[in-house]
Amino acid sequence: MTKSKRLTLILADQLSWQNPALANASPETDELLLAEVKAEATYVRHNKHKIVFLFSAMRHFAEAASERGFTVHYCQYDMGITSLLEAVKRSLARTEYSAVRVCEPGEWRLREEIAAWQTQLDVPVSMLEDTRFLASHADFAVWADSQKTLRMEYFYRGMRKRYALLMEDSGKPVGDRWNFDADNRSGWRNKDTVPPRLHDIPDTITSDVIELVNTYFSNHPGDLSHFPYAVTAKRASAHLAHFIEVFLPQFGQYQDALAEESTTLFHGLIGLYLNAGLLDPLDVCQQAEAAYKAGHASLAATEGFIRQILGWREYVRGIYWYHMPLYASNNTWQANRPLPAWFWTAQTDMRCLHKSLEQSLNDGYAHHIQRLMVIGNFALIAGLSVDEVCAWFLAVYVDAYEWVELPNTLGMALNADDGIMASKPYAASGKYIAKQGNHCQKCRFDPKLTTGERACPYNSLYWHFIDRNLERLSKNPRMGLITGQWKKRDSAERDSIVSWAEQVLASQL
Ligand code: DLZ
Repeated sequence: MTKSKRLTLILADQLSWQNPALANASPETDELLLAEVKAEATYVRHNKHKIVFLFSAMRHFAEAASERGFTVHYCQYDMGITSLLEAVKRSLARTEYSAVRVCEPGEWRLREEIAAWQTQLDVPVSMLEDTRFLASHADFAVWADSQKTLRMEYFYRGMRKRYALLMEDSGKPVGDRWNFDADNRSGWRNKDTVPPRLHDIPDTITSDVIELVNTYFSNHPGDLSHFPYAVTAKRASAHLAHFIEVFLPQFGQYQDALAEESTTLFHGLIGLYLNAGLLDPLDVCQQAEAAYKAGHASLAATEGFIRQILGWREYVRGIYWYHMPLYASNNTWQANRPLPAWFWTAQTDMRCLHKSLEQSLNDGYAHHIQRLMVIGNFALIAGLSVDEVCAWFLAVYVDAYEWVELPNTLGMALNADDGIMASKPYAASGKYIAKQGNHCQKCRFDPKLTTGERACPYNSLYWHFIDRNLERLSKNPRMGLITGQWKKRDSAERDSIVSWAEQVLASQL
């Protein structure tokens, strides 16, 4: 009698042969299942680019798996399958399998759901730990349990040592410093030109998916008149190579810059590939290190880039799983103001916000400083609802899954996690935005003014944030200078700024 095979489910963000559910799979022992389903595609209003990217990457991955000899069951969206469980049940009704296997999902919500499948299915269900990250849940927990506060910098140093990246044999960091952040903060002064990006031309599979997404997801954000992203591991590697060759040397310098002329500046644009499994994080770091060793990129640029992947990305994932599910309900500053409707249209006169929102909605992409200091900072100082802002970030970006989005938004941008991630809020006025780039030159508001029709709204809102949270902020030693400055101001001046900010909130939001 032939023994029945296992049914191995591959989720859309697990498209890697390092996926633990595939690591010991073979065409003789496993059949694969990939499913485009309504529940995953609509639990937030995902950007059309994100859906096209994932569905097309799934279809390409399924094709590659078939070429390796696997029997692949593929549910296309127009089959009307509502959930992953329904897709699994459908396969089980048709064929006898000995087990169902899946790599653990990257979101708490779905992990809870899959953990409950066993009660509904007659075959054993196993969920395997996701080994595609450089720090396991246990690694992070051991580190976190040994720390008083969970600061990324110390986690990152441990990871540098563990993976011997940018390390001397003596155990010291290359260049005798762990962090070159101070060298990586230039504003944009129109001195450089940003080279063109690699744009992939959609093939037949991607073109079919674009049509499908335009039909079924017409009310989601996203402009599919162009779709530039890679959808296979091979093409994602080509995008990485292009980034290292052309952009990495200036990545560090312009990491915190904002530019009218460029939506992407010198950033990596590889988060979507890493997070869906098309690129491997250690390989990416090692390729960047090799570029430094070959003299192609400076230490500051390379260290800054490696820190994002080896440090920040692993750290936020660690924070997510270490603190969920309670993490999602934090709201330190009691921020509950409804998200303005223009977050979904980009129709605001604040030029930096308009530009950042517009490209986020249209392309599913904004770079780090647009997300943190333009959109996130505005949400923080305006007191926008933490839940609504987090749902917006999760929906809009092509690289967003809750494990990465929630700590970055709730923790880092909104500082709503009771100081777990950052020891002070990243609140800033319009002066910071003016310093980092050239949006203000085209804006009808003036970053030098705090009150009045021409004043940059970020300025009065910044002080409104300080004023309404003065008691808590005064207890934070890193905020002492600012709160002290505010308290020293003449009370009539304080009142006028606060009342102008109230007017801004009433008129803009
Ligand atoms: C984000 C997403 C979307 C839009 N669609 C699907 C889908 O149809 N099928 C699937 O397997 N996964 C999808 N995903 C990714 C899942 O939502 C993701 O695996 C979880 O959010 C956990 O990270």
